[in-house]
Amino acid sequence: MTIAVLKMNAESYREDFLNSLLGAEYYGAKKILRSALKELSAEDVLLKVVTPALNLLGEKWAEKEIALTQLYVASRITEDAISKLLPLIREYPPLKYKAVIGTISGDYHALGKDVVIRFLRAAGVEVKDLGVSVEPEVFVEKAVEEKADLIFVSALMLHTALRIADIAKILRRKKLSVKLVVGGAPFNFDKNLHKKLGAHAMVRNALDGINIVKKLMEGNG
Ligand code: B12
Repeated sequence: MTIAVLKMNAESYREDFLNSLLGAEYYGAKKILRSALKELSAEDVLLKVVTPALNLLGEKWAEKEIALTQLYVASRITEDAISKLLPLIREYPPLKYKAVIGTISGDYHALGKDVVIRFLRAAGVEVKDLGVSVEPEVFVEKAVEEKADLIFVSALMLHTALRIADIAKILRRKKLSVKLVVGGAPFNFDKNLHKKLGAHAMVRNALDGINIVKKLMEGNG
């Protein structure tokens, strides 16, 4: 019963937030999130309100219902909202692992990566942010340099996601046991894409990012 009520709330806030993004209403968006935070956790506001609203807007852009400039303005409003929400994420039982993270070369979609970083750090994972548009060789070099247990790669476009196969190839060639975890829109569209690219796992959202660390490193999750 409680879950159903929560869902309804998240859904209605998502709709309101989406409408404020469509209207480029910076202050309106802020107000909606302030209200949402009175009823939902920061994690729920991030993962059930803000992220899906922006992704829905991406669908509207793909359907040519809105212009790229509108998407751009919406993503700036969302970026601001995310930066206010991230410090509110709760701490999780610590996982003493090291990871490097970045978006794959050619991909400048940074928001998902930044959210994942905050969640992982809240769970005690030591994360080195390699930034955006990182070459496959650099992911591996930095992972070795940092003695990382995991490489996290964000790819939001299909053609950039395909480059992740190069990271997997280098890891195999060098016989490195670093775990390769991927996430972003193309993996949500095609559930088997990560396997085809040679990644160990794909993750749908930042919270699952924590669970996958447990699963891959400790065999549970
Ligand atoms: C916002 C956005 C933009 C913004 C980016 C702003 C920024 N600073 O990042 C702007 C307007 C600049 C932009 C530009 C472009 N975009 Co764009 N964009 C989006 C949109 C709508 C939302 C992405 C986003 O930030 N979501 C919010 C974040 C918080 O969520 P997220 O990224 O999904 O991340 C969560 C999970 O996926 C997961 N996750 C993500 N990565 C990882 C990694 C790991 C390791 C883990 C564990 C988890 C994880 O955890 C995150 C938190 O829960 C998507 C739609 C979509 N469905 O993704 C399109 C989308 C990705 N864009 C698209 C396109 C085509 C473009 C452009 C080419 C448009 C153009 N013609 O210029 C350019 C490309 C720029 C480039 N070279 O990178 C297409 C890609 C389609 C494809 N080819 O595959 C999409 C899918 C839109 C669509 N439906 O067609 N974009």
